[in-house]
Amino acid sequence: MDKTKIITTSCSHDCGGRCMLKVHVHDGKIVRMETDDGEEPQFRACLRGRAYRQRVYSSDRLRFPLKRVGPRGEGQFEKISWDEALDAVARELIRVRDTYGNASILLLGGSGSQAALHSAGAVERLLAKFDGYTRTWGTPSFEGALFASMATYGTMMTGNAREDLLHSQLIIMWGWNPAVTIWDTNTAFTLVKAKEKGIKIISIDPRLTESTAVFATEWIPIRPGTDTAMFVAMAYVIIKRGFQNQQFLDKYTVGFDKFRDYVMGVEDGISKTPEWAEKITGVPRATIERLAIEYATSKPAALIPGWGPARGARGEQFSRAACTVAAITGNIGVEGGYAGGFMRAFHSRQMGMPRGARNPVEEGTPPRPNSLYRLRGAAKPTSARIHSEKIYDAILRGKAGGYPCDPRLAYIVASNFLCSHPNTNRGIEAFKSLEFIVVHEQRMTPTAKFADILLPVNTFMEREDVISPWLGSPYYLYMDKAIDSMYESKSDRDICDELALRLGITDYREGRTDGEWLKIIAERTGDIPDFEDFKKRGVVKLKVDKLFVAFKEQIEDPVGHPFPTLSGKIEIYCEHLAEMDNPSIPPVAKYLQAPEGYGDALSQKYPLQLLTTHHKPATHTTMEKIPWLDEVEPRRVWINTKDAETRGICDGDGVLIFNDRGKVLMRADVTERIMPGVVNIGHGGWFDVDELGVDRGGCSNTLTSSEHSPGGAWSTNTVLVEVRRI
Ligand SMILES: Nc1nc2c(c(=O)[nH]1)N[C@H]1C(S)=C(S)[C@@H](COP(=O)(O)OP(=O)(O)OC[C@H]3O[C@@H](n4cnc5c(=O)[nH]c(N)nc54)[C@H](O)[C@@H]3O)O[C@H]1N2
Ligand SMILES: Nc1nc2c(c(=O)[nH]1)N[C@H]1C(S)=C(S)[C@@H](COP(=O)(O)OP(=O)(O)OC[C@H]3O[C@@H](n4cnc5c(=O)[nH]c(N)nc54)[C@H](O)[C@@H]3O)O[C@H]1N2
Ligand SMILES: [Mo]
Repeated sequence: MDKTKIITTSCSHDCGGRCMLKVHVHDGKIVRMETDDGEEPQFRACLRGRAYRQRVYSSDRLRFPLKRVGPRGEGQFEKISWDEALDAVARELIRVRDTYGNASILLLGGSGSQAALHSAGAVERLLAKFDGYTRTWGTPSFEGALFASMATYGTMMTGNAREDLLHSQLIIMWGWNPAVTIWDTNTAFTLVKAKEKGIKIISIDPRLTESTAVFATEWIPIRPGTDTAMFVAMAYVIIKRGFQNQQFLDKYTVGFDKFRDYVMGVEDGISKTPEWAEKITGVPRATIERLAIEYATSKPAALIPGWGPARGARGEQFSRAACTVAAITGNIGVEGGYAGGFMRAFHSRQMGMPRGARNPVEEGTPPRPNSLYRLRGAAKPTSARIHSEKIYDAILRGKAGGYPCDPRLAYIVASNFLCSHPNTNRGIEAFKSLEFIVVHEQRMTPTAKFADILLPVNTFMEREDVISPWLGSPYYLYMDKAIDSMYESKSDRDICDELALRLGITDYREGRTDGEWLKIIAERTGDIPDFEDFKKRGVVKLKVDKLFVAFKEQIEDPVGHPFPTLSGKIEIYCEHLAEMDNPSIPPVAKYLQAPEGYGDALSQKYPLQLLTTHHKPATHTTMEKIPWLDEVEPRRVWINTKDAETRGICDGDGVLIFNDRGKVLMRADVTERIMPGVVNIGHGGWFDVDELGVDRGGCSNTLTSSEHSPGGAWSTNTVLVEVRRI
């Protein structure tokens, strides 16, 4: 018998953290999982990483290449050889390219693996070398926050190092739940330290989250999608009392006067008072007033706007408004403050393959309407891409519907697309209409069942890689291989390499082995001089003399370091947005009533606002059906006691959640942890439709809408539903 080996690696799924896993391997099997117990700071794994053994050995792992034999989507397959499978995929790629052109090849690459070498990028590189493909724009995670970040600051590097929170007088978690969503491994740990230090922490969220329960002294519930009204009313209070940091505004920003005109009612005759905001948000006027004063007078204060509220039908306004109040109070570029925006902090670099071949389908195309194309220099946002929420519509309507192509073939990799994208029932219709679907997967997901050819992929435990933190914390992890590839599974790169040869592409790996690429990727960071030592230790923890504070240079030396915006200043009023002349993305942040948002006429029929938040034991749909994790928090719909009472619903009852797009059957979690009028389904359930068309898998996207905001923000938190006891 072998001795037990301990291998160091990290989860590579898109989970908000990058944590060290110490994998105990005995006789070629994973027997136990530990985590970082080395020098501080430690990067400790959460419940999902520690339960990972059950995912590697789950019974729905794909074992062999499969070919569809029944109707598409029913999951009837026969086992075929790798040669047969790859020949079939190559044949279809060539047929579709030759018949319709490269733009008809749709790449649906997901976030399943985020490591440097092994990711959806493997297929992206292949299809680029195959003369191109159509891809998506509109990142589900943060498109609203990114848009606001670029419009206001011209960059996504707008976060401060986590430990800098310890310099704040006040921390406001605004739609931010890092106890669950991690947001770089040691965020919760830092918030514990902040609490111990006596720093006041307030949470604004329709739900009483784990973060609220553990860190906050106050919970302010607010109606989903109405936060911008509260920001605007806070600005009203601050301006009325003369608490704005006028020196900061004069020196570093443009357009405060235009925002003030909107706030004070000069522009439209409506003063945006706390009374005005109370009616919209449900937050008492006195609370708005008190918070405004507290935020303006606690110096410095960190207001952290999560991405959840920006994942709404006018989500850009939430993030823009958060940046605006940070500017009004002068909390930008100072220790203990926080600029909002995209919130990446810069200590480690993002590890990845060097830029691959260009995509010929996109070359020479005009910029996308409503994009901040003047800001992004060479990488102009191209109109050749389809918004990720609109893929189903694009498949069904193609060029006739105003899309850039007529998709015929979908290449799906590292995404459980049907479960993670809005309006799953329409997705099923769309996927049924395609000529060919190939899927690279690890497990038999609902999306995998729609494949014509389904290719089994190994997990990160079965290959080597490197990975860097989600938002730039100061370290890197080496991902060693713990076990051999299970069954006949291969890495996405190995699959692409073999496919490339069948497509006449001979330089897929560009003359280097995966091991050589890893060394290049690590060395390109500039932080890892000794690759062999990195490999041996499994981690590089960077020594940081000064914590990163976004825009410190711009504030200390505005002449030498202008902001990377068109004006060189923080754009409270953004000229680029003004040029778009689109009232749904105005040049200053405004509260806009959203279609299907609070107050929409549809609430007569569907009176409850649905949230689809990131779920504690889940990483999207990736950690589904793992017994240890299912036990932690079974997937249930949260409903307030009052709403349950009026509907005769008791805790644990089976209920139907429905709207015009679909029906979901789940058990009710009747709780005071969610405000009246709002229900929540944790995102990630596997769609499982019965003969009556009811989804019994708890997939939130059975109910969500694909009407993204004009700036690209996803709309999955702007949904109206009704709930009924069954
Ligand atoms: N456990 C777990 N962690 C994850 C992930 C996961 O799937 N599971 N996914 C990772 C990924 S890829 C991402 S992008 C991030 C996502 O990170 P976030 O987008 O920040 O996470 P969410 O849970 O969607 O939203 C955060 C909070 O916003 C609140 N919220 C929603 N709408 C509103 C609103 O209109 N107003 C206010 N004030 N609050 C609102 C929700 O109740 C929730 O508590 O999480 C990462 N971390
Ligand atoms: N309603 C609603 N929908 C949402 C969200 C929400 O808040 N609400 N959040 C959105 C967000 S922020 C995100 S990032 C997306 C995520 O959406 P997706 O990127 O589609 O994420 P998953 O659903 O987890 O699917 C990832 C799949 O990749 C597979 N996988 C893992 N590793 C590998 C690998 O190495 N190779 C291959 N080929 N496959 C692999 C996993 O088995 C899994 O099935 O979901 C979005 N969808
Ligand atoms: Mo995400």
